[in-house]
Amino acid sequence: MKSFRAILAGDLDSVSLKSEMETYGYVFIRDLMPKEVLEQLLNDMIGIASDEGWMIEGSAPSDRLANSAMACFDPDPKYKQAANRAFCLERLHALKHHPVLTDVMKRLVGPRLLVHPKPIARIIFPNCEAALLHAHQDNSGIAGSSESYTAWMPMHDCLLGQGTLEIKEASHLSGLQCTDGYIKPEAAPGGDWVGGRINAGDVAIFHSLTVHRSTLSTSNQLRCSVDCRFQSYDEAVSPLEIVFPNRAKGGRTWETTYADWKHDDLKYYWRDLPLRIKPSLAELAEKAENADSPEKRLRYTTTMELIEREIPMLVH
Ligand SMILES: O=C(O)CCC(=O)C(=O)O
Repeated sequence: MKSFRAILAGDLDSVSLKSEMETYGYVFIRDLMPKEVLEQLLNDMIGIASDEGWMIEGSAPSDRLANSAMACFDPDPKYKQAANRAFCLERLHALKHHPVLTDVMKRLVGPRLLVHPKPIARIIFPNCEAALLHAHQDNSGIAGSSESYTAWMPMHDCLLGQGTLEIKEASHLSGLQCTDGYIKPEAAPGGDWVGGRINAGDVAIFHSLTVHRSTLSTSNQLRCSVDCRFQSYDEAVSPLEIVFPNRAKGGRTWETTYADWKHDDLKYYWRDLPLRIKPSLAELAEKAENADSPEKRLRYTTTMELIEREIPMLVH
């Protein structure tokens, strides 16, 4: 496997991240995030894994030794419960606003940065085929403008064989692939697959059209990582990146997410931004009227109500 083109955080001022991104579809920055910040979030995530019985009893939490009898992944309710708890972590949400990260993202998208409100904290069992995310493009899930970016970072050193991330170089140049699920690796456009060891502090940032995949961990440890998304708020964003219309998917709300937070400054921050959504309210209203089943019509209506509440500064 060809290695990531690594850029040292200390060299950022002598590199054009934008042109690297345009050419390769990703930038891989070594030693960007402060380790102590990651360590605190890692401890929170390990605490959840431990409560859920996901670690070998009596082992040191920092060893992250997985209790393989408990192995699970989405949509298993046991996984959802832990994922919902992780989603509420205040430190998870603070991480995506860390100035070191937002500074890099502004180099890519400009000063009008929208930090997507829903980061993902992943606690992944080793040897768990079900947890593998095969080749895909994030834009097929996050929609909105294709000019959005994902930042992926492990909370601890992640060696080869411990479940890392691989990226298909320059695959973003071929647009959104037509697929009803994962992209077949042999059909993925672009150049070589790149990968390698990703340490705590390193961040892989890739375009929403860049094909990427996770790799199976053959170790005995849980892998804890975070991915979060960014774009300019001059570009359209999918409202589903902000509201929670599908209560069946775990019943998340912003109120429950914030219930135990100690600070208020990072709550509802997008409400001050002049966002454009895609689909627009007019398109959603048309669907709320004409979708082919009562369930879908109700879902569009609920989504519209949530949008009107959660995104008051909409620019039409
Ligand atoms: O962390 C993983 O296992 C996969 C992450 C991924 O594919 C993504 O962030 O889009």
